[in-house]
Amino acid sequence: MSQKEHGKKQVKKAVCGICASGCPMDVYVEDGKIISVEGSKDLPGQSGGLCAKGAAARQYIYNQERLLYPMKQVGEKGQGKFVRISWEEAYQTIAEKLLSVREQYGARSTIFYAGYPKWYRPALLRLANAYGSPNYCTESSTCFQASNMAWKSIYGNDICFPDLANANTVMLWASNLYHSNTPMSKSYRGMKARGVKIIVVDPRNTVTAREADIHLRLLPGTDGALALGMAQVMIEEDLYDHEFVEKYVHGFEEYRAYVKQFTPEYTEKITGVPAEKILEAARLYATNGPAGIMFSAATVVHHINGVQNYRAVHTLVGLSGNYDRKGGHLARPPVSAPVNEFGKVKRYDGEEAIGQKDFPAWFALPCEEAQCTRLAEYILKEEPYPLKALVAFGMNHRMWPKPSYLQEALKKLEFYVNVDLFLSDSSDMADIVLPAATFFEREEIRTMRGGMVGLSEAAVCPCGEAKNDIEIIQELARRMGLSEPVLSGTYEEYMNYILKPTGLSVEELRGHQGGVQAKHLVFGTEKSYEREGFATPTGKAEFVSTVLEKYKDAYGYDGLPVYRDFREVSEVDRTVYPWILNTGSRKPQYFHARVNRLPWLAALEPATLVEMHPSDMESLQIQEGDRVVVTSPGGSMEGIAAAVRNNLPGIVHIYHGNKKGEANELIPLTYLDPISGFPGYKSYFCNVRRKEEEDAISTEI
Ligand SMILES: Nc1nc2c(c(=O)[nH]1)N[C@H]1C(S)=C(S)[C@@H](COP(=O)(O)OP(=O)(O)OC[C@H]3O[C@@H](n4cnc5c(=O)[nH]c(N)nc54)[C@H](O)[C@@H]3O)O[C@H]1N2
Ligand SMILES: Nc1nc2c(c(=O)[nH]1)N[C@H]1C(S)=C(S)[C@@H](COP(=O)(O)OP(=O)(O)OC[C@H]3O[C@@H](n4cnc5c(=O)[nH]c(N)nc54)[C@H](O)[C@@H]3O)O[C@H]1N2
Ligand code: SF4
Ligand SMILES: [Mo]
Repeated sequence: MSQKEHGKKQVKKAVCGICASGCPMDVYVEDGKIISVEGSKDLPGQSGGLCAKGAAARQYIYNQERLLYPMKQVGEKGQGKFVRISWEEAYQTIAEKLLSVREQYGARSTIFYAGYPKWYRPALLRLANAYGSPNYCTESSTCFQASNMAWKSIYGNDICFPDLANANTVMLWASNLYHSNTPMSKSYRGMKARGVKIIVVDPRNTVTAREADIHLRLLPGTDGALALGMAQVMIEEDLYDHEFVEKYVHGFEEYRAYVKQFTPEYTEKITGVPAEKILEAARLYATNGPAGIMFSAATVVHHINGVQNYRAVHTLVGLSGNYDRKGGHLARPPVSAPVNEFGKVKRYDGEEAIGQKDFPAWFALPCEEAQCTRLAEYILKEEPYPLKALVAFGMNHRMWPKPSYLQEALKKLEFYVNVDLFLSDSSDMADIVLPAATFFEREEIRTMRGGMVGLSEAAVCPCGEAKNDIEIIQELARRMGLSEPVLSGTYEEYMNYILKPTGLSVEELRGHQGGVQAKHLVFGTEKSYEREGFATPTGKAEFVSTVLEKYKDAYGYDGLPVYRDFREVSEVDRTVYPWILNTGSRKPQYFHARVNRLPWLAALEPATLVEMHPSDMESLQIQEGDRVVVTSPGGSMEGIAAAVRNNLPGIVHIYHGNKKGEANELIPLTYLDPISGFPGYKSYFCNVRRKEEEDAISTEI
């Protein structure tokens, strides 16, 4: 803290970075310390609300697990015995280690990994490229990318979100805004007030679903069948866009022939959604346009048929004539600010990357990162070649199937550095840990709607010796002598590079919480495909994907969005594991494993909740609050039983990422979508027993 700040009270204008919703925040600072936070009311459309996580944000920065200094492991890996070292020693050791790994095993032996945070990813990708490794990968190996590849396989571009402001009908397909995107729940209420018709596709009777005009309560993982069922109605009743289909769709006849079998009655049998509701929803969606589908980043693809299920959903956009249409899905926003970096840095692909043999379509579609869901096996089995070092910014082993196995693999690495806000158990296997700055302690460029660009203000100086991730990346590049001009300057120079095409500088953004309009703007227009076609091999919207078809013989991928039912494909003995397991439906107060360590939020759930319908609990003679053991063919975990009437009977819901009982231990390593590599987190099988009962059985055995 500088002399000047002493004794001063200030209100700083930050953007909450606990999740990606980016709520503007007023941060009250006294003597260089944050004393409280509030939602900011200064911005148009902001009412000053924060969710439970945001309201507890002081405990995020001032947390007993906060990492304050660089540290090195002095015990055996896994013991988590760390001692403080200087930044100088940390940088020097990391640079020497990474250069020697490159020298001895080749650059590809080092993996560069980013967890959920997005803001430093382009810089990390640049670091990986300059080092020469094809193995830049992120948490997107279990999030968003599979949804995006499903879309891209049809329309050739990145997923186009719905134009909610101009839609007459909105279908929220696996999207529970009240929990997963709290600020958006306000626009949801606005849509309701405007008389927009709402269809919700969700197994649970959520707050979002309760307010819908039609709620399609399907069984998890059956989304593909439901979408094909809706397409069947739209084609059978001639409610589709003939012009779009005839001129711009590749494979329509094959698609039409395939969906024919998905009559409302047949679809009801698979999905559990009553036939008349399927008819009603298909008619409303097709006739009350423009209509948009509010997607989920991950939920529809957390299944072993995830990509094909989502392809089936995405075809509805073209079929109904809502592709690149106002009120439907615009291919480009009407106006945006042209910034550097995001989506513009290409991955070095001179060599085979991890995941490339297993999931070739991921790379063919293409995606600018490697596929790392099977990282643990790649390390342990030296597939496709020895992997020796890991440079991680936010590695959280709990997010992957069988986290304990991933820990074993991380232990085997010759060198592992983890940069994080907290000293989590994911760092137990690290050689060095580096303290990252929170959003309170750094500035960050944010693009906003309408071509506006903003800056999240740094509210306080970093705690301890924490540094922002990009500064760390820049220094690592320098120490290794890598030639990468964009990383060579200061953090401010890097931010100015991001801003360059907008004609603005960081200095011009300071003090303007509402953002500043870019001097140069990019304008989008509707129906771009009439002029440009689609960026697919056929130049058309591919209802039959020619990219996927290429892998038919070697990998069994279908060009059509075929439906495969997880209950038939997986060979699990249902007499032993009778319940369907759905892990990770978002809770407003938690964010993966990130905020469990905040005392206010941790107190809300003393143990991992195993949520079941009261009728199922009754049949198992389980009372609410009983300690239970959940088993699956993949593993087991413990929690306490919670009765949730809003869940469908037969389905067990558990949130992941909790040390007190880890749901991801139940998911086997091999339970993956063969196209994307995404784990089947949301449609697996399990058994639940009271702990005493399970202990008695184990003792008998
Ligand atoms: N069973 C099950 N598993 C799931 C899911 C599910 O639904 N069910 N969802 C999947 C999905 S969609 C996702 S996105 C993943 C999320 O998985 P992760 O991205 O691994 O999850 P997080 O815990 O949010 O963040 C990772 C780490 O980043 C650190 N971190 C936060 N901010 C910063 C920062 O600014 N700098 C640095 N260096 N570190 C930071 C956090 O402290 C944390 O340790 O989980 C996946 N796993
Ligand atoms: N509070 C909070 N917010 C978050 C996160 C968080 O951890 N906490 N994580 C962020 C991340 S990384 C992501 S990817 C997004 C996810 O955002 P969402 O997809 O909106 O979140 P979910 O709660 O996973 O899923 C939404 C709804 O889908 C339903 N559902 C579950 N399985 C299925 C299925 O098979 N089919 C259908 N149709 N519906 C299903 C669930 O009941 C749930 O109500 O949320 C983000 N926002
Ligand atoms: S929704 Fe909550 S955690 Fe996410 S940015 Fe807003 S206040 Fe922060
Ligand atoms: Mo995600």
